[in-house]
Amino acid sequence: MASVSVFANISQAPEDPILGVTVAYNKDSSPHKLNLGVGAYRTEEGKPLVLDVVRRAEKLLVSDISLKKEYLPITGLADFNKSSAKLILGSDSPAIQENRVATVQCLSGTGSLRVGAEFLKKHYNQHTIYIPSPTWGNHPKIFMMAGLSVKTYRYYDPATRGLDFEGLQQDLSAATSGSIVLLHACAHNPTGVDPTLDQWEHIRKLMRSKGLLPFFDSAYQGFASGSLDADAQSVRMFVADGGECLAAQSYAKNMGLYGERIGALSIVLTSADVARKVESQLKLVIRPMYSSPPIHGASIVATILNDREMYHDWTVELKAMADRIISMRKQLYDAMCAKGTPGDWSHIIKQIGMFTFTGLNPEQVAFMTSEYHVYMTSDGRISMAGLSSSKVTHLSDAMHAAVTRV
Ligand code: PGU
Repeated sequence: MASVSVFANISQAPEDPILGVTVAYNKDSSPHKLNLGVGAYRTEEGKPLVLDVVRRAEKLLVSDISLKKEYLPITGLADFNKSSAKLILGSDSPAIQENRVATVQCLSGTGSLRVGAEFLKKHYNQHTIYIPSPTWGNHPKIFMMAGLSVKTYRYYDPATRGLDFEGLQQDLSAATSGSIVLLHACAHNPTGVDPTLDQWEHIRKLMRSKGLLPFFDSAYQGFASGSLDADAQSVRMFVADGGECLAAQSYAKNMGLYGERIGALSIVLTSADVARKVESQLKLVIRPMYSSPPIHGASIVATILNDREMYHDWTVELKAMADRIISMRKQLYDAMCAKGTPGDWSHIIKQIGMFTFTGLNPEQVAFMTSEYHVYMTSDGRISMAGLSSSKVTHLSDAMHAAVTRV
């Protein structure tokens, strides 16, 4: 047999800019190493967390012998879909009451975005999607792979470390009418900068006046403010005006179900008739991709969302995670102030959600990794959820050294 592979000329692909940080971290044998790359919650002890309410739901599922492992329908678990739409749109949403929402269970946030993008490519008359600059690194790839053409709109102003609201409005005003616009529902990744409610209202009016189609990415509901309702306000504003939109939800962060790959895509439409047809077409998108979604994560989420007491307990655990992140921001900010590190570090406490967009450049990040074993994405983003009180001094030492020496 010939020993030359038919793939001999294949090139080595680079590691993923976010998930590759964990690969590098795992290879580091230093006891001081700190992984602030991936947006995954860690406890004060630096350990991954399975929520107590998730453990309880799983125990119920395991002991219920009436449950089977049959295939789910193409659209997923019906109870899960219904509760997911309620969670993002609000339980009293007229769109839900009027059956104007098509919801399908998908493979976490990424899968929901991809299914939505494939659907738009097939059935929407505009194939350009505007994404914020910067945004989560996987966004452009997801939309390009689905065949959409990706453009950016200004979002973040490095000078103020805040929202470039002028630039955003100019770019959306100049967009071809009907274009799709990706919006982070809350806790913008990587900047931690969200529009105020007043600014959202301006964005909504501008987008509706131009017929731009909103596609919300909701990966952090509950993580920005600690309140599920407050973090869904942007989406609900757009639904309240009776117009259409898409929303991709992930339960990776807010229920800690990362590896269960559980999420949902909801498309809000103007009539029940269109919603039914859209759902029938979503099935045609899903069936050749992965046939039907997995059952376990959906069962956990549905169990929690449909039980009053468990739902309440979830909100308490979620708030505790959000509060720990907020406390980490305060501790890091205080440490930077105490050191007198040059620069204004108030953005650490002003930004919200899982990440702080530090403003550190790629050279400074590389220095922190090589000298201090602090791992983070090269754009200077740190996952506050990966920090704990005992590591604050180490991180602020590293940041101080990077700022003053690189
Ligand atoms: N949308 C945004 C804005 C995200 O930040 C993430 C995850 C997702 C969608 C997708 O999450 P699912 O796990 O598919 O539900 N971003 C994290 C996790 C690591 C990654 O890149 O997937 C991050 O660290 O940016």
